[in-house]
Amino acid sequence: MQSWPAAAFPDLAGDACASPLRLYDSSTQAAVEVAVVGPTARLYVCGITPYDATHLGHAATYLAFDTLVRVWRDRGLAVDYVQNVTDIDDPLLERATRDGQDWREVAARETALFREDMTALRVLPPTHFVGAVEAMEEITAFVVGLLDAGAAYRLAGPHGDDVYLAVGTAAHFGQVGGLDPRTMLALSAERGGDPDRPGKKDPLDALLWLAARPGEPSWPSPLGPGRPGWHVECAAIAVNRLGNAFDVQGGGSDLLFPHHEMSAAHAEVATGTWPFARAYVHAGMIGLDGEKMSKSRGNLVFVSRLRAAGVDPGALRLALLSSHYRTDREWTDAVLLAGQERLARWRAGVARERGPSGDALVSAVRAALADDLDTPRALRLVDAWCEASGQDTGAPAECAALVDRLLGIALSTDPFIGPS
Ligand code: 5CA
Ligand code: ZN
Repeated sequence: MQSWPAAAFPDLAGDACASPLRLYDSSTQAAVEVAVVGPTARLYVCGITPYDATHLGHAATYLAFDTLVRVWRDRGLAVDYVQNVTDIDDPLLERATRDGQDWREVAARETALFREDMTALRVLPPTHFVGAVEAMEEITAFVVGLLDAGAAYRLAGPHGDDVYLAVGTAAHFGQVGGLDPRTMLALSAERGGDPDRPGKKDPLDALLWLAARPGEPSWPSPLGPGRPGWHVECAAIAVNRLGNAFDVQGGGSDLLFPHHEMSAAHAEVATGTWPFARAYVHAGMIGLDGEKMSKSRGNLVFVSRLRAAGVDPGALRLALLSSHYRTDREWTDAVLLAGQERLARWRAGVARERGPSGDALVSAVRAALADDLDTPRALRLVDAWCEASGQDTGAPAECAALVDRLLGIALSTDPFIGPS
């Protein structure tokens, strides 16, 4: 799929960050040092299901991983970044039926809106932006490989044979989420699994291929016409582009189980290697009025609506980055207002002729972000720099470049250099 245009990534003087990059890894439940081997970091982030894009929960999650991409690039690394689009799945079909629209139109329209929102928010684009539909052949080949390896089985259904992964064939199954079987069963039932389906060898076995249902889209395959399950989509797309043991698998915390557990299990069986990813990093949930913001609940605030209402995307970024990416947090008008006020203060700060040391600010912000992407601390450091006075005439430009490069916000009000 076509990705979106990249915002500028300005140069910044000074030494590279001396602190190792540490991220909280859900599988070990600890902050771990993420030491990239070689010149390229490899990242997979679970993308949208395009039927109601882009709400602030999506935006917060992609901003968290954008911060990671920026930190890696700041360290001189290239980033091989893969993001999928689940452009065929039950909820998308249900929405299209409800609205009397073609599911392809819904997916194309919402994906286009997502691209516009990501561009406006200056989120750096993935290297590979891959739709499930365009990856259909590789996903089917992946399922066939699992069947051939004896890790999957057919289960007769009303419309033909469906195919399931036998999770017991994955030696490390359960190690991504570290959850007990009862919790796994409960979450599986809640999040799209079918633990109660009769005939499954293990209630947690994951659907790999769904035989074509009447009136639903399907694709030809050696397994018969049908469409893939959700977890295998991300396993195939990731493994085929990043290989195994890539650096970070990311997404919101709602994906830890079953999605990331299952994708890792699929990949383990398909490649015969472990781990799938070296760290599993999860962003907290954005809520509204005490509930998780979600398409199914319908309590959504859309990036596009805020943009249309004249909200500066830089203020939106500051609002979402003002709390730590791992915390579940509420979206309120006050959070947005604080982001808008902060943006104004920062713009005034870099419009000064001089300020406190720019180099000190750069190294402090780099150290904050190296510490599990501590953006609240980074924001407070820039606040403090804007509030204090000093004699460094190069500092305002240095601060603006820092904020642009690492936090993705264009502060300059010079019409020739931004904000875009
Ligand atoms: N297509 C799948 C992933 S393969 C999916 O979960 N799509 S989604 O549209 O539901 O979510 C897209 C991304 O936004 C996922 O990483 C998800 O974890 C994250 N997300 C969804 N809701 C929220 C929320 N309220 N707060 C933070 N992140 C969220
Ligand atoms: Zn995914």
